[in-house]
Amino acid sequence: MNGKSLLLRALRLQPNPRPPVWLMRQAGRYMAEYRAVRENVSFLDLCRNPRLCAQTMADAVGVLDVDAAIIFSDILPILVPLGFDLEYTPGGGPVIANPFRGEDDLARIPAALDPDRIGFVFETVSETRRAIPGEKALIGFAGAPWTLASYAVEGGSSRRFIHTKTLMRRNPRLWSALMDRLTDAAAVSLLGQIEAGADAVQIFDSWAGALGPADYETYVFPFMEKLLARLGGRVPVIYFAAGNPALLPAAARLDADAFGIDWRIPIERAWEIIGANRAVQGNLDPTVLLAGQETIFAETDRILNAVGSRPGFIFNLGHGVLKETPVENAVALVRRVKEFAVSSS
Ligand code: 1CP
Repeated sequence: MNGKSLLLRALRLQPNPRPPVWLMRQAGRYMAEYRAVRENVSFLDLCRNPRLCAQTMADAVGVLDVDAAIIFSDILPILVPLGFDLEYTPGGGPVIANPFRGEDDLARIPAALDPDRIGFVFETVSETRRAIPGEKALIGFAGAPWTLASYAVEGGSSRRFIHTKTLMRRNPRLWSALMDRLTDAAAVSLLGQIEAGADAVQIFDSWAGALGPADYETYVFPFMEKLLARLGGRVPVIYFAAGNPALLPAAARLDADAFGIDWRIPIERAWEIIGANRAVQGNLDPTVLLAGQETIFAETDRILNAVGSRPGFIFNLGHGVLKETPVENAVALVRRVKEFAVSSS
């Protein structure tokens, strides 16, 4: 069975001969091919070059032989047509010169994003479809409203999210207005990617774990509900809220087809919380790939033995591949998962 079928069957909870496998951030600085591309082009220019994005991901898929490609792009370029001045510093970190801090900042954000402003993302989907083998699945993606808001309000990466949390508590009305616009933008992006040929989409809520469950319910959950309703079940949706397993009971009430799980909770325990009627993706700690092969295989086998034969399981890391990762370790991991056979008994 080919990789595309394995992934789509897992997302529909149909039995598979082995779990599908792909890695978050599977194309990136840990790969020589990617570093070579980046010698000649800035990161933002790369994101706006569909041909080069497609080639970048196709190269990574070729090296790893994973079952799925995610488009090469980023969650943040969508902030540019929303009126934010985004740059990536030479060190790689995103910086927004005009963060969202008050009432006045709302005026510059369109209430509805014109899809033509992010046409390069949709072209990346169609170019990537052409660049990868037909038997691989293609995944589109966007940042979740909360995670996008955290960059828009903090003005870059953050550890404590002070400005974002203060805004949401002090001015819930303005918070809702901002979140509505980010929700719309994410929906416009994902719907365009689906139209352009994405087999499934993933929503990255990378910093959801900065919130406790009550704040997640109040300030984030309603917008995730709206976003998923806009997508309307056209293709399977994977929701990845990282950082705090205590959010899982709330997140599991969302109408997503699959849930990404980080390494902070045993995957079988996460699946109990989420419920057997949804697919689950995860959850190897990315730092395991910095260890020796024996450790990599032991940790991989632990996950496979716990859930590898269950319909609806997708093998992945619990977060993105680290730039320090030896490529051969990522290759060995993928091969190990592919050797796992679900027994028919
Ligand atoms: O060359 C470089 O230095 C750029 C590094 C880089 C890369 C390779 C960034 C900057 N983004 C990406 C690609 C990327 N980002 C992909 C496609 C490639 C792939 O998956 O192989 C995807 C799906 C993302 C998604 C993304 N971007 C997320 C969600 C996933 C996650 O890791 O949590 C987030 C939070 C971002 C923001 C971002 N992009 C780049 C940086 C340095 C950051 C900030 C991260 C932070 O705040 O710590």
